[in-house]
Amino acid sequence: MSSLADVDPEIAELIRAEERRQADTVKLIPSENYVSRAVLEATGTVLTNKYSEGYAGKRYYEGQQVIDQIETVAIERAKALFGVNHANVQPYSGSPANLAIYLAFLNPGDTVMGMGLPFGGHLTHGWSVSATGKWFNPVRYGVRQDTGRIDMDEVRALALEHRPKLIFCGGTAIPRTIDFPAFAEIAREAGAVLAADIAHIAGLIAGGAHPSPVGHADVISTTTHKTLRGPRGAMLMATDDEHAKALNKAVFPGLQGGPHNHTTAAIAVALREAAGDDFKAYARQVVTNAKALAEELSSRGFELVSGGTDNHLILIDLTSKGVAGKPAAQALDRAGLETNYNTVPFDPRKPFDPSGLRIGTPSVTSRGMGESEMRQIGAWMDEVVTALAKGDADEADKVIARVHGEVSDLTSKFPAPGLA
Ligand code: DSN
Repeated sequence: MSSLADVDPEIAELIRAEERRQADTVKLIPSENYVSRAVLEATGTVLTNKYSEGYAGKRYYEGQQVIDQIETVAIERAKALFGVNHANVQPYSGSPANLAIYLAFLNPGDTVMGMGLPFGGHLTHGWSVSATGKWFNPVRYGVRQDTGRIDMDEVRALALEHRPKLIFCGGTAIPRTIDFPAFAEIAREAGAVLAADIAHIAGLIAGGAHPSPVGHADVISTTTHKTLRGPRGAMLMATDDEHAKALNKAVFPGLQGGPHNHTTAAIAVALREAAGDDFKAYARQVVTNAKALAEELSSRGFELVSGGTDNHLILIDLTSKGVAGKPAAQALDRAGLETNYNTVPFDPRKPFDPSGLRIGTPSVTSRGMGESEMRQIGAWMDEVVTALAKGDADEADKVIARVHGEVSDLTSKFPAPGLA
């Protein structure tokens, strides 16, 4: 940091402040994690200086002697880890990766079917404000109101009625296992390409803690920075040669220019880490921790969408607690517990002021926390939310200040990877 501190002390100090914030916070946002020092090191390298449009052995710039090797290593590691024949490690992030799937298999105006955003789908699965909802014809499925789970009968009926060219499964707020074989059967019946967006659960799949879409989905998209614990980036994977060719063409030259080579190297490092036995234990513990936290919250009267979790994520409907998601998330943040407010299925409130909170265990598990810490976190969440619901601001401030002190004691005992 010395040269950064010399050149730009303002930014250097802000980065240090963010390091301290991340170290001192119980990070419960389910799409975030702490990358290792090795991943951070690879990200901050001279690889950022190099342009490499094209693919290994077929680039549009000279000087690819090293970059070709780095990208090939990343691809081979992705193939081995997920058991696929093809991987593209160039998408800049999850949304561009998903856009590449559209470009590969659809024309503007074609029908795409995905989970509606308020039910846990992603913007790029055809939601109205996204280019994918404006330029394609979106059909949306949701969850059943009584179970909070995807209704596969509804998915089948919609698919057979609308005959989408592309079906997305996966999303951003799904606390339950995704039934890839059932989606694949429906996609086959409807004549659609099935895309599994595993951004949230890629690390669980790699670690054997969630079933894999390989052998079921035609194409797989994932970010690399959530449970997979790599740098911000994305990958597309396929088994079939023709699908892979179409995806490669869509990523470059269809959508992107030069790949971010420093990210590619860091993805390769993260994939190596994810292939180890430690990572398998990590993935299992993420799920064990999420179940422990869900149980604690349930026992304290929190209403959980679908009644609990199978993975890393818990979606809480705060309606019964008499507090909306946004003020709860803000109060929890002041107590050192970082969550995000989120729509819940059939939410009567607006997306910017919804009824729910979305939390998860990837980051706290990376710090080495276990079930007893999850129970403590559940208790703190209850104390803060209950104090807020009483409507006495001074009293709530006292509770928040006390909990924040206790949170600091806990975080000091569990150093965060990459920051320690
Ligand atoms: N922003 C991601 C998440 O938080 O789940 C999805 O793109």
